[in-house]
Amino acid sequence: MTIEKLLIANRGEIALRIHRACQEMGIKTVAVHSTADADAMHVRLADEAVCIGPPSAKDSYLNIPAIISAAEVTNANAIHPGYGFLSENARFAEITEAHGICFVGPKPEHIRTMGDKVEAKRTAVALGLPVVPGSTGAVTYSEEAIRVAEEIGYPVLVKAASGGGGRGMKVVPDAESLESLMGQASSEAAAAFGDPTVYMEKYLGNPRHIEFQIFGDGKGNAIHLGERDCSLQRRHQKVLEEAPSPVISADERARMGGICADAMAKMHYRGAGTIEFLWENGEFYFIEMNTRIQVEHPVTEMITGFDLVREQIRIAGGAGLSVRQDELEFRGHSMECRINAEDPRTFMPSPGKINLYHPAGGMHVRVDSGLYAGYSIPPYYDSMIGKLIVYGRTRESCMMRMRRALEEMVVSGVKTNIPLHQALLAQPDVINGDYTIKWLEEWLAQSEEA
Ligand code: MV4
Repeated sequence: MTIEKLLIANRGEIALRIHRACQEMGIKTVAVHSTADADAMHVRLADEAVCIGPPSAKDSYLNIPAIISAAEVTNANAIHPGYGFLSENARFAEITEAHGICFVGPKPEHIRTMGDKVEAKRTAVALGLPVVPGSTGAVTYSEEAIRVAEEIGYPVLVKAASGGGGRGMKVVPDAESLESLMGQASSEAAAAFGDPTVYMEKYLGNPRHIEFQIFGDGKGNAIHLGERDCSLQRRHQKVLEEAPSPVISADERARMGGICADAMAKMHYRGAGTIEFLWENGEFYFIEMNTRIQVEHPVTEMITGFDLVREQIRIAGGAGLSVRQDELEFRGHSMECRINAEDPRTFMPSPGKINLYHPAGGMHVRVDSGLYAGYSIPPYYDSMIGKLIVYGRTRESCMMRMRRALEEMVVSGVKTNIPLHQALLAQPDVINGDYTIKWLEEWLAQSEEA
């Protein structure tokens, strides 16, 4: 199918990112927006714009009938969901396709499978991915649960099948607390996701979060684009990401990337995907798969020169992969700082009017943001207002460039986390790449004491 006009079912910097890819491909764009986003940059730049509802996301960016109607009245023949919102909603993908509109994303069945963490893990095992030792499927407190916990060894982690983002997880230190903590995890999962199903894993005490970017053509071919290290997180929100990971060698990248690509080829996966691993003592353990483009995709683009959003759209239109694995090279280093409108110490959101905006620039500096002077950041959505991405031939030159770019960037009128990023890039552990998923919160706790 030739995509002629694409509806962007998202907002903010990713809506702009998708618009830019379309423009470069000769594809017309339709922006959909809430009443709160009428003045957003991507709305101004899109060829057409449709207001789909009030500020509340559930009435606008999550409103499936409003979005499908907007596609129909504008004759858009494709929808790109971006990240968040409806991007991993299998039903939305099905409805889109049932209306003869091309969904820029994976097959609905694969979105559904990976959305259920128990199913995802079962699938990962079948596809030959290394997983965290644990229960084979869902478990309730029983003789079996006690036996599995004993086998994998305490501490064990109880996770919600419908979870993600860390909600509904409980660390179980010993057999005595297994029954009560499994019960609590299950109740929390039922309350948060409407699904009490839980499963069990060996608890990894101090791992890194390393994820592989993959692409499939839906017909049995797949490639990998290397890994990103996203260990620097606070409350399951990534803060700074980099590619490649400071701890992964070229051989290890080729080996593990190959395992990921083979797995995706085997399942006939279509489009962009991210396979998330925990990495500890030199070993990878699959935890989840994301079936969308991710916020941090630009660091992969910087070290490969490969346009991931363009490839998503090409594949959705029925084209094959545009490169072979042996044509891809990983060169240099890239980092991304997520710029949030928030207090750099308390992390309280800081919406409001931007009176001055000067994005960083210069060689190997990329700013993905819909900000402009005079824009008002609405209070209804998340606080990420842009991303600063830089490239360097080495990790050291990349960090020097990021410090320089952070210094240049001016966003005034609201508080931002730019000072937090500056402090981070002065920390010896960050400079040495010596950090795990616990590092950032421990450092913040220490800084608070001082
Ligand atoms: C884990 C883990 C330790 N052991 N699984 C958190 C959210 C979800 N995506 C998976 N998560 C974790 N799973 C086992 N077996 C620790 C975490 C975790 C984490 C993972 C990635 C990045 C940041 C994190 C912060 C806290 C806990």
